[in-house]
Amino acid sequence: MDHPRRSEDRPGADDQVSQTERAQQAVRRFRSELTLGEDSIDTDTWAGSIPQVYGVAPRVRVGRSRWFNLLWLVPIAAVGLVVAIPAAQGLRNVPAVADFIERYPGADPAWSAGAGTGFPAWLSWQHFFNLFLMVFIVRAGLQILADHPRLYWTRHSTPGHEWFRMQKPVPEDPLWTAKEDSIRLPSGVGLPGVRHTIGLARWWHLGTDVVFLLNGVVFYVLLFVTGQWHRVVPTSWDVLPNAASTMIQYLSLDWPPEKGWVVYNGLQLIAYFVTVFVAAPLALVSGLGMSPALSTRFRRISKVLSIQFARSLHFLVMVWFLVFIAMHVTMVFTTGLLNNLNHMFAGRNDDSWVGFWVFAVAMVVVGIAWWAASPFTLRHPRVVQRVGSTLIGPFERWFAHVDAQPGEYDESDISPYFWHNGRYPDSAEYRTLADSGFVDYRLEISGRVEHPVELSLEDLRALPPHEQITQHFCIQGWSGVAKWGGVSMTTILDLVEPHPDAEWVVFYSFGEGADGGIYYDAHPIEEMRGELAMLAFDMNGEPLPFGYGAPLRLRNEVQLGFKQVKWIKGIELVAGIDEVGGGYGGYNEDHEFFGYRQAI
Ligand SMILES: Nc1nc2c(c(=O)[nH]1)N[C@H]1C(S)=C(S)[C@@H](COP(=O)(O)O)O[C@H]1N2
Ligand SMILES: [Mo]
Repeated sequence: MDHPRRSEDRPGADDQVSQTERAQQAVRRFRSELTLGEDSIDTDTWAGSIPQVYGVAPRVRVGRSRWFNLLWLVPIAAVGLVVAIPAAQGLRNVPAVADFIERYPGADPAWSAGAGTGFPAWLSWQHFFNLFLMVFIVRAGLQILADHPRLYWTRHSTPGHEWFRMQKPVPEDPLWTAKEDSIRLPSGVGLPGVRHTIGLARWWHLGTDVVFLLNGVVFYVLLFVTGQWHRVVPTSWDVLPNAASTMIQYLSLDWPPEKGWVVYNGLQLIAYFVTVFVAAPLALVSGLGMSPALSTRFRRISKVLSIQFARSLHFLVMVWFLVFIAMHVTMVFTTGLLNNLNHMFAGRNDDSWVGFWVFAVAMVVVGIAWWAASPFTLRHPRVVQRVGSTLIGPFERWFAHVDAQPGEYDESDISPYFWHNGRYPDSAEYRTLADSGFVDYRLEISGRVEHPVELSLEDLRALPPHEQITQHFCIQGWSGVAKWGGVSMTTILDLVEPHPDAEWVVFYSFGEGADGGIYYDAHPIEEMRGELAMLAFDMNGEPLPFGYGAPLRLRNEVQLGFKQVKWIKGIELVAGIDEVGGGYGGYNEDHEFFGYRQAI
């Protein structure tokens, strides 16, 4: 094996000693260039004082480059109703339609005979938990979307090719970053609302997801054990004509009689069935479709269900939920409020005010939690980070153990546009090196290793080459495929020989993070032995360009983009992440409350 700069290959022992010392000193210096993060969020200075700018009204692309502003849907829906109501009323005067409605009045009590009448208490509690959790899931989900406010159908994330955006078109600037592209949301809508708080929004979203899923599993089990499933699973084709009939009756503003205590009408049945048995599972599957680790592992699925397809689907599922909630609440309020609220909040079938008051208390609880969630998150982000990582951490850890393998993509899959991200290096040290084509560049590797080394680009190019065509998953949501050329991390580790207590590999950058102090990130050493863990000095067959991390960057494909440190100047092997920087495992972990394992 070719081992440049190892003692055996070196001309003199003195030189070797000085090389070891230089590497050790350099890495000590890198450590001192780190800054600790804050433990609370000041909106003015957050994320490098990123201005709190909003995006534009959501719009959908029509054809090649025309954009339809979705706010138009409001007047369109209003006009639609104005037209549909008299139309439905007219229809009901047509004898054939009247006969049809008589034949299919909306519901058949036989459908849910197996469930018995009324609602058990567990169902009321489930209903409450679901609506409570949904508030945070949707708000945090919108916050995540706001960090890359564009949706695409293919993994390429090419500007202009998105089908949905709530941001202006991407500017011409060739170094425009995804962070600059993020938008703020009103703090009552987004969670926590502030621009580029995706790390915290993810804890909320994924953390409440875990609870929501557990609740969902209990719900499914109880539904089938108690026979309540008869209420929400259509078992007869009659449901369809009855749904059509209900629709006509609703639109004509002459409601069918409410029989919810006994049986749901066809329209309700279909809406509930789709929500419980289609939308909820689809939310999970499309959510997991965005995981870098799972996408890399289940290539056959992810070739079709790419991260961007999954993201778009995930968004559409949310739209379904929002439309469902809006319709559901409207119907509850307009088809006999007190009786309806008694059903779900008091388990009784009368017109007393009991259900209303229980509902009112429930809404106060939801309202307080809604109102408090953003301010709490900004004041106690470390708590959110810790609780979130307790809930979702085990899954992140588990998914990172996938057997990532090369060969997923070929040259034809390379993305025509690859987003930039992060803060570009601008130190004199970096500029001097870059100006001379990095001839004086030395990668310093030290820490808990047998052989600290310094490697020039020439040394790196002399090592066994490694190449991979892989997909990048930015935490913000964009993705892209590129070909990376360089050296496998296994080669590097074999060269320096880690001590047995070396658990983490820390990468230091020439570039600063958003709040000052150099950018860094730590990876578990076992992931660095993975087939797709490498140091790249080439991208798509050319020397790595400035914006993408010249002269050297990391690739570890089971993790998200922020862990792929660019402009690397040094590597340190350490026993624990708590001894480096703020102790959370990387710059974004310290400063922006990200998680140190992000395989989802
Ligand atoms: N030094 C440094 N490396 C960094 C960042 C940064 O800000 N500084 N940003 C990270 C993030 S968030 C992403 S998504 C990727 C983006 O890599 P690209 O610009 O090559 O697409 O780099 C990562 N590496
Ligand atoms: Mo990123």
